[in-house]
Amino acid sequence: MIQFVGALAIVFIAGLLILFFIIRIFKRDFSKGVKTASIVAGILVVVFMVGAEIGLSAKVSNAEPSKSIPAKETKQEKSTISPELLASYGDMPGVMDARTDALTKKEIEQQKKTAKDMMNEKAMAPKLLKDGTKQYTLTANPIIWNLYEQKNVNASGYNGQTSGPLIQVKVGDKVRIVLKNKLNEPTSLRFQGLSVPKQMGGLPDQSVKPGDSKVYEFTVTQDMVGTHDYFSGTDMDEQIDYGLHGALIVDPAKGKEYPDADVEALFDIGSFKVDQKFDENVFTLNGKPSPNSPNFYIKKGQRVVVRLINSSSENYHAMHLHGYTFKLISEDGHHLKKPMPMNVVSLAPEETADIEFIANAPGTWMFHCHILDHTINPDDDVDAMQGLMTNFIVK
Ligand SMILES: [Cu+2]
Repeated sequence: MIQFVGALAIVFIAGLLILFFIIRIFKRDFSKGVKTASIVAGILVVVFMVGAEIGLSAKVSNAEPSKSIPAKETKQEKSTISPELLASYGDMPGVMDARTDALTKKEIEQQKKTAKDMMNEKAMAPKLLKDGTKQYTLTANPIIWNLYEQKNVNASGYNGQTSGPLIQVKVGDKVRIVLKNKLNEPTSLRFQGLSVPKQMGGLPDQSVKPGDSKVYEFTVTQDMVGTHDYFSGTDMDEQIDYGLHGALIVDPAKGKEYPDADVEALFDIGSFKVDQKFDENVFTLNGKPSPNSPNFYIKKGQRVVVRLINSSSENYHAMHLHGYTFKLISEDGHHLKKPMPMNVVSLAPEETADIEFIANAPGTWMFHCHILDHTINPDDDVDAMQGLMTNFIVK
């Protein structure tokens, strides 16, 4: 429109100039001069108007079809692909929604139980081989995972769950972990904080193709004692946030790492990117955001140790417990010589921290991330404390 008005103004000025020029030629016959000039100016106006109109419409027709029409076609094309397949696409951010009725109530309860079992440090039973090796099989597979009400997603897990099953071993154990890849893309395992052989480094070229499997073997040494984790070492940013991470606890050869603890809890903090957002926007404890995260029940007076793992691939977490000052006793599996009293413990991605406190104050105490948008699920109507939150209930 602006170009059109501009062209008109130019035509008008040109017309005036021509008019004066012609008047000068027909000095003695003024009315004849005006008449001729008007005809010429009129023709020019019509020619310019038609020209401008053609030019504008050509511009519009050049710009539109190449952008907007194929975009619509692409959208339609994508919606016809199954969500399961779409979830495996590297260029799509995060996990795709699954149908809200894709899981039965029983299946959802079973998923919540895996989160609770993990909190209570119920470890996966190994298969004992003839030479005493402990063999654990982790099958990476697509799963439909319930996050919160009306939110089922096409995620990935190990043995049907995220976080993956807890692996608990002790110093001296010969460990054999078999990774079976039932995903539609290559994957691999990486073990954080363990001095494993170089072929277990989890480089992308050591990835396991879909349908294949790979064996990871190592002997547990004293320096490995502590809270650790395992996760996908392939396309990590995407695959870890699809759910491919789990916990690994190493105990001493005899007894427990924390013999004085009356009760222990384990929380593997995870994240998902839902609703095709490029940033992590759902945060979980053992795979479940509040209100589905497991509550931790403690008896008054108990000495409590909580093992924390940050398995978010992109976010720090600042975990805080109401009502208590706790002590940081171990970081990344290394015990602190002098435990550090604190109210907020920060964890970088893939960092672990163990904290301790004596449960001398009865009550229901929130344990949550203090980066407060991590305590909101995307579908929350109100600013409720959900997401990366649970309750420590001391009675
Ligand atoms: Cu956080």
